[in-house]
Amino acid sequence: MKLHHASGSPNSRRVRMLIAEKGLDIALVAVDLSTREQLSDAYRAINPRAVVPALELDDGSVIAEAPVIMRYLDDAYSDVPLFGTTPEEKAVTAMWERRAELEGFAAVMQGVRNAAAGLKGRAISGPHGYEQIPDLVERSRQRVANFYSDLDARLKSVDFVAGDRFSAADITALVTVDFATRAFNMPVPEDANAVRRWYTAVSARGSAGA
Ligand SMILES: N[C@@H](CCC(=O)N[C@@H](CS)C(=O)NCC(=O)O)C(=O)O
Repeated sequence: MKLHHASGSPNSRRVRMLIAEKGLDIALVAVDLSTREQLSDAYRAINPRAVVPALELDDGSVIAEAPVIMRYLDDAYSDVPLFGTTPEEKAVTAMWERRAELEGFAAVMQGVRNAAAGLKGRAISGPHGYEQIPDLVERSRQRVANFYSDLDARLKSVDFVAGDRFSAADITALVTVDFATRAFNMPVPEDANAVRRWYTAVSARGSAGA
């Protein structure tokens, strides 16, 4: 099994963090986004969507889409469950992971991709080029601000995003915060005390370096 990934790609980091949390030994194959290797014929033969990450199984089949790869690895290697164990836990964890993705991660991604000079004509990743819409950047900022305040409200009553233990929802939320800080100049607000407490704790985990 091998994971096609890019070191600076936040979607790849979500999967790398889950791999690290579970202690799995999966080969990493780097795809160079700076030279647009993801658009090469060789890489499109692996993932026709021309994005990373993509997990290539030993039989040659390929699983793409970061949250789906995460779910697959969690099901296939269930010793350290990161999506819960009971049907209720699985549903609640999947709900919070999806909310972190839709309300946080996707908002940062939209802002970055519609603002970055190097992504002109590439406002949406994948095989089709899309022009940037600069007006979306300000709305993305509003969405990220709301993500922080909603996350702060949530973390006032629980230790981790999906409840009382670390899960895949924390991975997506942590990657979102680091992405917003690094690429969108939107770090955790000073007054978001619950997010700050959570962020310090989850950033100290070994997997955060993945
Ligand atoms: N929906 C995909 C999105 C993957 C994606 O957009 N990956 C980015 C890196 S984080 C990428 O490959 N970008 C290449 C490009 O912009 O052409 C997923 O969940 O994996």
